Amino acid sequence: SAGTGLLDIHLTEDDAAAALRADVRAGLTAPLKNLPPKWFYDARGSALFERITRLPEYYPTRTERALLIDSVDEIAAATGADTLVELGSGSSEKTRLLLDAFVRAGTLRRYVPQDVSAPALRQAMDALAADYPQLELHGVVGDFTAHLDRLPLGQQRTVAFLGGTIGNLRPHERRVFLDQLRAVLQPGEHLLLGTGLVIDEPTLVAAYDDAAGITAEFNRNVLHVLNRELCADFVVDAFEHVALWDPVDEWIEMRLRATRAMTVHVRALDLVADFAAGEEMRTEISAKFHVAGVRQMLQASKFAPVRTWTDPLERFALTLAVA
Ligand code: AVJ
Repeated sequence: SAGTGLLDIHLTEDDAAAALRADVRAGLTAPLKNLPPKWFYDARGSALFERITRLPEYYPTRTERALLIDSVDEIAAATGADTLVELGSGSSEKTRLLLDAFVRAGTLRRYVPQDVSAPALRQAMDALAADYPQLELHGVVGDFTAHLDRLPLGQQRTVAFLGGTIGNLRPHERRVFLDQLRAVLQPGEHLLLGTGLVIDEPTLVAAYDDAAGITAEFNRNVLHVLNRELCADFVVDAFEHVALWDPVDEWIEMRLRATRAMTVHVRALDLVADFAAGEEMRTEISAKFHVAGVRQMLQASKFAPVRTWTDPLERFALTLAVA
């Protein structure tokens, strides 16, 4: 398709390739090996994530959707948004709930989805264009931690950052991110933030270590990405999926554990990485929060919390805040 709507590219394929190389070099030479979670999401990784969202153990997506269903009309009324910006929009599935409510409220003119993947964005925008012909679509290809200053202006913007993705950031990175977002918003504009909450450990761990093994495949997928993009020779099946709860930092940590000693070559980086038998490489943190902690975190970055919605089991929170 020729595509509908404007697409700003703030992150070219060359930029992404350079970022991947830098991340992999740093991560594989660190004393505790690590890879950032954003490299999970090639086409296969995005499809695996979509499957994760439908797993019985993975409650965040369906819980957040239920919260949105209960809150969207109030959010639309409270914000009066003419522009909805969605950070890390992915397939923009939950977006439709918000768009429908904002359209019902009669204020919305424009939707600005932002994502690191241009093809995913183009596809989501084409689907939305067919269903929301009255809406101006303005996609932004970029990294939500790096390109906030390039978001288009609006009269009255609401920025949605859903799914609990803020939990992929460490506390300091969250602070920097929220400070930067606050700095680009005008007073009176809004942030809608989804956060997973701290709950019992078995439920949390099961959500990241499902019985069908889809999350394990998703985790290992980053090794396929490195093999393809950087001519690496990871034996993917020689790594096992680990998901554990860190009660001090209050985050889930995903790791890949080498089941035997291995030497991995990353040809595009001219890099050799040795793995000891049992060595673990961290691939994701997914922090969980307390309702009061979310509000404090927002206030520290000069957002005023307006309202928080939680499900009856208090597994997930949706917080509306004003700049
Ligand atoms: C997309 C970052 C919100 O942390 O729960 C799902 C990613 N990782 N299963 C999350 C994920 C493993 C997800 N986020």
